[in-house]
Amino acid sequence: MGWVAGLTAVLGLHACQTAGNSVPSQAPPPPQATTPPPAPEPDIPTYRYRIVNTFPHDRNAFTQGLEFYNGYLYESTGQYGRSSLRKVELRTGRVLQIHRLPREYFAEGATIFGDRIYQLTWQNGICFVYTLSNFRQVAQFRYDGEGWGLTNDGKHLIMSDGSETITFRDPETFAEVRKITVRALGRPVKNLNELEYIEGEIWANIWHSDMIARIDPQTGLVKAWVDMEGLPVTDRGIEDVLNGIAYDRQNKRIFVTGKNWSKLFEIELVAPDRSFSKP
Ligand SMILES: [Ca+2]
Repeated sequence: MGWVAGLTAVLGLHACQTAGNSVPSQAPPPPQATTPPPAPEPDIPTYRYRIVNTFPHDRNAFTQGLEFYNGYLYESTGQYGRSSLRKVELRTGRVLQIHRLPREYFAEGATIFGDRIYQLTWQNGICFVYTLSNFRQVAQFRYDGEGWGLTNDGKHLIMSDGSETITFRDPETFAEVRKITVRALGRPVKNLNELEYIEGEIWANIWHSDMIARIDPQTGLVKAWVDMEGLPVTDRGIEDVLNGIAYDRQNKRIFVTGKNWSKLFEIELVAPDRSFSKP
């Protein structure tokens, strides 16, 4: 109770001072009256996870894009000469359908919008568009800068480029609609990688990190972290980082994997224990 009483006293004193300092109406207001301090951002909770299921994953898949649609995984794999777009059976990890890109392209994020699949490239500045049913290319768009992650909210494509910026794009023209800057406690969050739109949030892998950021699509603020450290993946090379989040909207299942990982995990979140948090 002591600090509450003290806080009340401080607030009361401040109110008295404001009243005591009242000035004639002709005078300009004191500068601090027009520039209230910004509201402090609340602490950002960190969630952990529980493994619900473990599935096989192709160790030759350098995962750059992952989505779940209508019972199947769709995966985009990177590296020059090894880039591909795949339809994958969840239970077995078997590749049911594959489109291999010419060796000059390094594929990145991918997302399904309507009956199309959009697939980014890293530094080629091209987004390929395919039919969902048979991976036949039907269009391509050019963009400036790098392509990293891709998802969509049912209205716009949502793209990362390795920086702290996320760009919303018109799926018809690929034109920029708006951008957000991703921040946590006032600092930019860079290296935003693979993306997934989950229940009104943008989830983003952070390159070379086991942390997933849960981002407010309007403000760019990180609302929560998911700490994925400790997933049982052996023989991970230095570039075999966590990358790839997919969401089964119908059954509310979350899947994660990484580059060249032998496993793909279905996970559930474990809420942080707030009982020891500061008042
Ligand atoms: Ca994804």
